[in-house]
Amino acid sequence: MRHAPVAPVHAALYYADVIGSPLQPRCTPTLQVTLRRRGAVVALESSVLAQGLLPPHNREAAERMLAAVRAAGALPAVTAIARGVPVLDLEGEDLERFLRRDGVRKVSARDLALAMAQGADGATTVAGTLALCALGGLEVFATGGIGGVHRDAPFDESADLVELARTPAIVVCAGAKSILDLPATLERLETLGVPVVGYGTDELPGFFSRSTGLRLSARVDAPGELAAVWRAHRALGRPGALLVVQPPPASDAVPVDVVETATQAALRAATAAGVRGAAVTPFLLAEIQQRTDGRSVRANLALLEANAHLAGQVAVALAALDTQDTLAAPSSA
Ligand code: PSU
Ligand code: MN
Repeated sequence: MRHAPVAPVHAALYYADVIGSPLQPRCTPTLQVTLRRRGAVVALESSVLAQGLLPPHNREAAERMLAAVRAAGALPAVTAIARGVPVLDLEGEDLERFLRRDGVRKVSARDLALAMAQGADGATTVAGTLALCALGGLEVFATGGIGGVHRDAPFDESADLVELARTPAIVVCAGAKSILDLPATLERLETLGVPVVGYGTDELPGFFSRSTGLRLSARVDAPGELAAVWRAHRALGRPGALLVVQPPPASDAVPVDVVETATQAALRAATAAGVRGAAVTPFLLAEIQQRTDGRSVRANLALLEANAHLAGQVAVALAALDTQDTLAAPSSA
């Protein structure tokens, strides 16, 4: 029987669905080889580039994050849906389109299939990126701030939380965004069974600011320690993520009262403008950027870079553990 020619994305779907083999996301040969060898790789989300930061800051964010992962000795991989195709390491003209932000939609977990079937450009949030990490076998992921429980809009809770509960990955961030209800977000993470580990801190960082006063149940101070915790987590068969929270670098952090004043004003503006749903987070971030005179942007760029670097170090530590174990495995006599 003859089949009509199909577009590449549809052919991939055909093989995945009808033949029953899992869909292979697109990636460069370098990444493919590194993943096969279980080398050090760090996933980066694309929504922070296409929705979270405005040009030219989004380009600076991309450059600094990619360089930081490489400086740690790992390979960076910016995930996205590019013209309907799930991609693990967006680059070249594809990446440029996302930095220009023209017609790039925000893609959370629920939006992935739609973006694929419609051949759209989709920038993945933490939730969307986690789904692609699971598909591609990426274990370490760096971002700025995760989504969480919102303050005022009733029932608005980011899908990031539930995806963190069911996707195995080490996620390095600076906490949840300051626009959220942080105590409620921490409670939800506890309920969902997601370990939240402070890196060099005993309290939850406040994203733009270093401190929130919210105590964490765990702290580590070295990348190797995180790799060991991750191994134990996986050995237990835990299904979800390990959330690592690192305060923004002191040199660029914004005092908590400055952030809070800007946040309150941003929330009032959002209510007045009737902003709803997926548009809420990008709207609030843009408002705070304006109201802090760019200080929030400097903090955002610095923490993205620091998180990418730490994630790179963790990925390298994990790859080293894998190698040790392979060498130490008892051979059948
Ligand atoms: N934090 C930022 N910038 C961002 C985001 C978080 O500093 O752009 C994005 C992330 O992609 C996060 C998403 O996963 O916002 C959460 O959106 P929502 O609340 O609609 O789930
Ligand atoms: Mn929401």
